[in-house]
Amino acid sequence: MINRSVAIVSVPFGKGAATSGAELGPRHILQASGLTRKLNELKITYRLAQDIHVPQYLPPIPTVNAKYLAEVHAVTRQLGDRVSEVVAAGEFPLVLGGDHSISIGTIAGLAEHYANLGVIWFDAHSDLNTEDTSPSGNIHGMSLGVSLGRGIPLLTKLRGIHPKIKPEHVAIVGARSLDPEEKAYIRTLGIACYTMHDIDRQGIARVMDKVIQHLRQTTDGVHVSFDIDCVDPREAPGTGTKVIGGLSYREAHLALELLYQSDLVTSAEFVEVNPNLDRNNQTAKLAVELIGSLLGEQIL
Ligand code: 5AB
Ligand code: MN
Ligand code: MN
Ligand code: MN
Repeated sequence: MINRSVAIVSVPFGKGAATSGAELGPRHILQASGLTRKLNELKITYRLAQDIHVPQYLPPIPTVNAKYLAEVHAVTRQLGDRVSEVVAAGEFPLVLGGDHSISIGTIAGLAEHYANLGVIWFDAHSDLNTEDTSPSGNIHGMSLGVSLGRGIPLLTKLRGIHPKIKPEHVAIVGARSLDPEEKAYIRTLGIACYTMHDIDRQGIARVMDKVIQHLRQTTDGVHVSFDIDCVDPREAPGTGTKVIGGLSYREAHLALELLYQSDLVTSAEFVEVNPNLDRNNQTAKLAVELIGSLLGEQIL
Protein backbone atom coordinates (compact mmCIF):
# COMPACT_ATOMS: atom_id res chain seq x y z
CA MET A 1 0.00 0.00 0.00
CA ILE A 2 2.79 2.39 0.68
CA ASN A 3 4.29 2.19 -2.74
CA ARG A 4 1.85 5.06 -3.26
CA SER A 5 2.65 8.63 -2.37
CA VAL A 6 0.63 10.00 0.55
CA ALA A 7 -1.48 13.16 0.25
CA ILE A 8 -2.20 14.67 3.67
CA VAL A 9 -5.52 16.49 3.86
CA SER A 10 -6.00 18.68 6.95
CA VAL A 11 -9.55 19.37 8.08
CA PRO A 12 -9.48 21.96 10.88
CA PHE A 13 -13.14 21.51 11.79
CA GLY A 14 -14.66 20.80 15.21
CA LYS A 15 -18.29 21.90 15.08
CA GLY A 16 -19.57 18.34 14.64
CA ALA A 17 -18.53 17.65 18.25
CA ALA A 18 -19.85 18.96 21.57
CA THR A 19 -16.53 20.28 22.89
CA SER A 20 -14.56 22.68 20.73
CA GLY A 21 -10.86 22.05 20.07
CA ALA A 22 -10.80 19.22 17.53
CA GLU A 23 -10.31 21.92 14.86
CA LEU A 24 -6.76 22.31 16.26
CA GLY A 25 -5.99 18.63 15.72
CA PRO A 26 -4.34 18.78 12.29
CA ARG A 27 -1.98 21.58 13.30
CA HIS A 28 -0.83 19.74 16.41
CA ILE A 29 -0.43 16.42 14.65
CA LEU A 30 1.59 18.04 11.88
CA GLN A 31 3.64 20.65 13.70
CA ALA A 32 3.94 19.92 17.40
CA SER A 33 4.04 16.17 17.00
CA GLY A 34 6.04 15.82 13.83
CA LEU A 35 4.03 13.73 11.39
CA THR A 36 6.15 14.80 8.43
CA ARG A 37 9.32 13.87 10.33
CA LYS A 38 7.85 10.41 10.88
CA LEU A 39 7.01 10.05 7.18
CA ASN A 40 10.54 11.12 6.26
CA GLU A 41 11.96 8.50 8.64
CA LEU A 42 9.79 5.88 6.98
CA LYS A 43 10.97 7.11 3.55
CA ILE A 44 7.40 7.69 2.48
CA THR A 45 6.88 10.36 -0.14
CA TYR A 46 4.07 12.75 0.71
CA ARG A 47 2.65 16.13 -0.04
CA LEU A 48 0.43 18.45 1.95
CA ALA A 49 -2.77 18.88 -0.02
CA GLN A 50 -4.54 22.20 0.33
CA ASP A 51 -6.33 22.46 3.71
CA ILE A 52 -10.09 22.26 3.71
CA HIS A 53 -11.55 25.73 4.15
CA VAL A 54 -13.82 26.09 7.14
CA PRO A 55 -16.31 28.94 6.67
CA GLN A 56 -16.65 31.34 9.61
CA TYR A 57 -20.36 31.91 9.29
CA LEU A 58 -23.10 30.29 7.23
CA PRO A 59 -26.84 30.91 7.43
CA PRO A 60 -28.27 28.06 9.52
CA ILE A 61 -30.15 25.24 7.79
CA PRO A 62 -33.31 24.36 9.73
CA THR A 63 -33.09 20.84 11.20
CA VAL A 64 -34.86 18.62 13.69
CA ASN A 65 -31.79 17.94 15.81
CA ALA A 66 -28.48 18.38 13.97
CA LYS A 67 -26.12 21.09 15.19
CA TYR A 68 -24.12 23.10 12.63
CA LEU A 69 -25.54 21.21 9.67
CA ALA A 70 -24.65 24.03 7.26
CA GLU A 71 -21.01 23.98 8.40
CA VAL A 72 -20.76 20.19 8.31
CA HIS A 73 -22.26 20.19 4.84
CA ALA A 74 -19.85 22.85 3.52
CA VAL A 75 -16.82 21.06 4.95
CA THR A 76 -17.77 17.52 3.94
CA ARG A 77 -18.68 18.61 0.41
CA GLN A 78 -15.24 20.14 -0.09
CA LEU A 79 -13.50 17.19 1.55
CA GLY A 80 -15.34 14.78 -0.74
CA ASP A 81 -14.01 16.66 -3.77
CA ARG A 82 -10.48 16.75 -2.37
CA VAL A 83 -10.33 13.07 -1.45
CA SER A 84 -11.72 12.05 -4.81
CA GLU A 85 -9.01 14.11 -6.58
CA VAL A 86 -6.31 12.51 -4.43
CA VAL A 87 -7.46 8.98 -5.29
CA ALA A 88 -7.78 9.92 -8.97
CA ALA A 89 -4.14 11.10 -8.86
CA GLY A 90 -3.08 7.65 -7.62
CA GLU A 91 -2.18 8.89 -4.13
CA PHE A 92 -3.04 7.50 -0.70
CA PRO A 93 -5.38 9.92 1.15
CA LEU A 94 -4.41 10.54 4.79
CA VAL A 95 -7.06 12.80 6.31
CA LEU A 96 -6.39 14.59 9.62
CA GLY A 97 -9.36 15.75 11.67
CA GLY A 98 -11.14 17.45 13.00
CA ASP A 99 -14.07 15.78 14.63
CA HIS A 100 -15.57 12.56 13.28
CA SER A 101 -18.31 14.29 11.25
CA ILE A 102 -15.66 14.87 8.56
CA SER A 103 -15.74 11.17 7.75
CA ILE A 104 -18.95 11.87 5.82
CA GLY A 105 -16.83 13.81 3.32
CA THR A 106 -13.90 11.40 3.22
CA ILE A 107 -16.15 8.42 2.50
CA ALA A 108 -18.18 10.40 -0.06
CA GLY A 109 -14.97 11.06 -2.00
CA LEU A 110 -13.84 7.43 -1.75
CA ALA A 111 -17.20 5.97 -2.75
CA GLU A 112 -16.75 7.32 -6.26
CA HIS A 113 -13.70 5.07 -6.75
CA TYR A 114 -14.67 1.97 -4.79
CA ALA A 115 -18.05 0.35 -5.48
CA ASN A 116 -17.53 -1.98 -2.52
CA LEU A 117 -15.56 0.11 -0.08
CA GLY A 118 -14.71 -1.55 3.22
CA VAL A 119 -14.60 0.65 6.32
CA ILE A 120 -12.90 -0.22 9.60
CA TRP A 121 -14.37 2.10 12.21
CA PHE A 122 -12.09 2.19 15.26
CA ASP A 123 -14.19 3.93 17.91
CA ALA A 124 -15.53 3.72 21.45
CA HIS A 125 -18.86 4.64 19.80
CA SER A 126 -20.64 3.48 16.67
CA ASP A 127 -21.68 6.91 15.29
CA LEU A 128 -24.93 5.46 13.94
CA ASN A 129 -27.37 7.99 15.35
CA THR A 130 -29.83 9.99 13.29
CA GLU A 131 -31.42 13.31 14.12
CA ASP A 132 -34.26 11.37 15.68
CA THR A 133 -32.17 9.06 17.86
CA SER A 134 -29.24 11.33 18.79
CA PRO A 135 -29.18 12.33 22.46
CA SER A 136 -26.90 15.29 21.64
CA GLY A 137 -27.63 16.56 18.12
CA ASN A 138 -23.87 16.39 17.42
CA ILE A 139 -23.22 15.18 13.89
CA HIS A 140 -19.98 13.38 14.84
CA GLY A 141 -22.28 10.80 16.42
CA MET A 142 -24.11 10.27 13.09
CA SER A 143 -21.33 9.97 10.51
CA LEU A 144 -21.15 6.20 10.02
CA GLY A 145 -24.94 6.14 9.76
CA VAL A 146 -24.89 8.86 7.10
CA SER A 147 -22.34 6.89 5.04
CA LEU A 148 -24.67 3.88 5.23
CA GLY A 149 -27.42 6.06 3.79
CA ARG A 150 -29.27 6.70 7.03
CA GLY A 151 -30.32 10.17 8.16
CA ILE A 152 -30.16 13.71 6.81
CA PRO A 153 -30.64 13.63 2.99
CA LEU A 154 -28.41 16.67 2.42
CA LEU A 155 -25.52 14.58 3.80
CA THR A 156 -26.48 11.08 2.66
CA LYS A 157 -26.82 12.32 -0.94
CA LEU A 158 -23.43 14.05 -1.05
CA ARG A 159 -21.78 13.57 -4.46
CA GLY A 160 -24.89 11.75 -5.70
CA ILE A 161 -23.89 8.28 -4.51
CA HIS A 162 -26.40 6.75 -2.13
CA PRO A 163 -25.59 4.90 0.02
CA LYS A 164 -21.80 5.22 0.02
CA ILE A 165 -21.09 1.91 1.77
CA LYS A 166 -22.89 -1.33 2.55
CA PRO A 167 -23.42 -2.68 6.08
CA GLU A 168 -21.69 -5.97 5.24
CA HIS A 169 -18.49 -4.06 4.41
CA VAL A 170 -18.24 -2.28 7.78
CA ALA A 171 -16.35 -3.45 10.87
CA ILE A 172 -16.53 -1.45 14.10
CA VAL A 173 -13.61 -2.11 16.47
CA GLY A 174 -13.33 -1.02 20.11
CA ALA A 175 -16.98 -0.17 20.82
CA ARG A 176 -18.04 0.25 24.44
CA SER A 177 -20.61 3.07 24.49
CA LEU A 178 -23.60 2.49 22.21
CA ASP A 179 -26.97 4.22 22.39
CA PRO A 180 -30.08 1.95 22.45
CA GLU A 181 -31.11 2.67 18.84
CA GLU A 182 -27.55 2.17 17.65
CA LYS A 183 -27.53 -1.30 19.18
CA ALA A 184 -30.82 -2.14 17.51
CA TYR A 185 -29.55 -0.90 14.13
CA ILE A 186 -26.30 -2.93 14.41
CA ARG A 187 -28.32 -6.06 15.20
CA THR A 188 -30.90 -5.50 12.47
CA LEU A 189 -28.33 -4.86 9.75
CA GLY A 190 -25.90 -7.47 11.06
CA ILE A 191 -23.00 -5.00 11.13
CA ALA A 192 -19.76 -6.60 12.38
CA CYS A 193 -19.12 -4.87 15.69
CA TYR A 194 -16.12 -6.03 17.71
CA THR A 195 -16.76 -4.61 21.16
CA MET A 196 -14.22 -4.35 23.97
CA HIS A 197 -15.80 -7.54 25.30
CA ASP A 198 -14.86 -9.35 22.09
CA ILE A 199 -11.36 -7.89 22.21
CA ASP A 200 -10.89 -8.91 25.86
CA ARG A 201 -12.09 -12.38 25.07
CA GLN A 202 -10.45 -13.11 21.71
CA GLY A 203 -7.53 -10.72 21.70
CA ILE A 204 -7.01 -7.90 19.22
CA ALA A 205 -4.89 -10.06 16.87
CA ARG A 206 -7.67 -12.60 16.32
CA VAL A 207 -10.26 -9.85 15.92
CA MET A 208 -8.14 -8.08 13.30
CA ASP A 209 -7.50 -11.37 11.49
CA LYS A 210 -11.26 -11.85 11.18
CA VAL A 211 -11.81 -8.28 9.96
CA ILE A 212 -9.01 -8.58 7.42
CA GLN A 213 -10.11 -11.96 6.13
CA HIS A 214 -13.69 -10.81 5.66
CA LEU A 215 -12.87 -7.50 3.96
CA ARG A 216 -10.26 -9.11 1.71
CA GLN A 217 -12.93 -11.34 0.21
CA THR A 218 -15.70 -8.80 -0.18
CA THR A 219 -14.33 -5.31 -0.85
CA ASP A 220 -12.34 -3.43 -3.51
CA GLY A 221 -10.69 -0.96 -1.12
CA VAL A 222 -10.46 -0.48 2.65
CA HIS A 223 -10.70 2.80 4.54
CA VAL A 224 -9.49 3.06 8.15
CA SER A 225 -11.48 5.63 10.13
CA PHE A 226 -9.63 5.96 13.41
CA ASP A 227 -11.38 7.87 16.20
CA ILE A 228 -8.65 8.34 18.80
CA ASP A 229 -11.25 7.76 21.53
CA CYS A 230 -11.10 4.03 20.76
CA VAL A 231 -7.86 4.08 22.74
CA ASP A 232 -8.13 4.11 26.54
CA PRO A 233 -8.25 7.65 28.01
CA ARG A 234 -5.06 6.90 29.99
CA GLU A 235 -3.20 6.82 26.68
CA ALA A 236 -5.41 9.30 24.83
CA PRO A 237 -6.68 11.96 27.25
CA GLY A 238 -6.93 14.65 24.57
CA THR A 239 -10.32 13.85 23.10
CA GLY A 240 -13.83 15.12 23.69
CA THR A 241 -15.90 11.99 24.34
CA LYS A 242 -13.73 9.80 26.55
CA VAL A 243 -14.94 6.38 27.65
CA ILE A 244 -12.93 4.26 30.08
CA GLY A 245 -11.99 0.69 29.24
CA GLY A 246 -10.53 1.21 25.78
CA LEU A 247 -7.78 -0.29 23.65
CA SER A 248 -4.39 -0.33 25.30
CA TYR A 249 -1.42 1.40 23.71
CA ARG A 250 -0.08 -1.91 22.39
CA GLU A 251 -3.46 -3.20 21.21
CA ALA A 252 -3.96 -0.06 19.13
CA HIS A 253 -0.50 -0.37 17.60
CA LEU A 254 -0.86 -4.08 16.92
CA ALA A 255 -4.20 -3.56 15.17
CA LEU A 256 -2.64 -1.04 12.80
CA GLU A 257 0.56 -3.06 12.32
CA LEU A 258 -1.57 -6.02 11.26
CA LEU A 259 -3.45 -3.80 8.83
CA TYR A 260 -0.17 -2.65 7.31
CA GLN A 261 0.88 -6.27 6.88
CA SER A 262 -2.46 -7.13 5.27
CA ASP A 263 -1.70 -4.71 2.43
CA LEU A 264 -5.42 -4.00 2.17
CA VAL A 265 -5.74 -0.41 3.32
CA THR A 266 -6.28 2.20 0.59
CA SER A 267 -7.00 5.33 2.71
CA ALA A 268 -7.11 6.49 6.33
CA GLU A 269 -8.28 9.26 8.60
CA PHE A 270 -7.35 10.08 12.19
CA VAL A 271 -9.95 12.14 14.04
CA GLU A 272 -11.06 13.57 17.38
CA VAL A 273 -7.65 14.65 18.71
CA ASN A 274 -8.50 17.70 20.83
CA PRO A 275 -5.33 19.63 21.83
CA ASN A 276 -7.32 21.77 24.31
CA LEU A 277 -7.96 18.68 26.41
CA ASP A 278 -4.54 17.09 25.89
CA ARG A 279 -1.65 16.74 28.33
CA ASN A 280 1.80 17.57 26.95
CA ASN A 281 0.59 16.75 23.46
CA GLN A 282 0.35 13.08 24.48
CA THR A 283 -2.67 12.35 22.28
CA ALA A 284 -1.37 14.12 19.18
CA LYS A 285 1.93 12.24 19.59
CA LEU A 286 0.04 8.98 19.92
CA ALA A 287 -1.81 9.75 16.68
CA VAL A 288 1.51 10.27 14.89
CA GLU A 289 2.88 6.98 16.23
CA LEU A 290 -0.26 5.13 15.24
CA ILE A 291 -0.11 6.57 11.73
CA GLY A 292 3.47 5.28 11.66
CA SER A 293 2.30 1.75 12.49
CA LEU A 294 -0.39 1.84 9.81
CA LEU A 295 2.16 3.01 7.25
CA GLY A 296 4.75 0.37 8.02
CA GLU A 297 6.85 1.37 11.02
CA GLN A 298 8.26 -1.72 12.70
CA ILE A 299 9.99 -2.29 16.02
CA LEU A 300 12.80 -4.31 14.47
B1 5AB B 1 -17.65 10.22 18.26
C1 5AB B 1 -23.16 9.89 21.45
N1 5AB B 1 -23.47 8.57 20.94
O1 5AB B 1 -24.47 10.56 19.56
C2 5AB B 1 -23.91 10.94 20.59
O2 5AB B 1 -16.70 10.72 19.22
C3 5AB B 1 -21.68 10.15 21.41
O3 5AB B 1 -17.26 10.64 16.89
C4 5AB B 1 -21.13 10.31 20.03
O4 5AB B 1 -17.53 8.73 18.23
C5 5AB B 1 -19.61 10.35 19.95
O5 5AB B 1 -23.91 12.12 20.99
C6 5AB B 1 -19.14 10.68 18.57
C7 5AB B 1 -23.62 9.97 22.88
MN1 MN C 1 -16.40 8.65 16.31
MN1 MN D 1 -15.91 8.08 19.50
MN1 MN E 1 -15.15 11.53 20.19
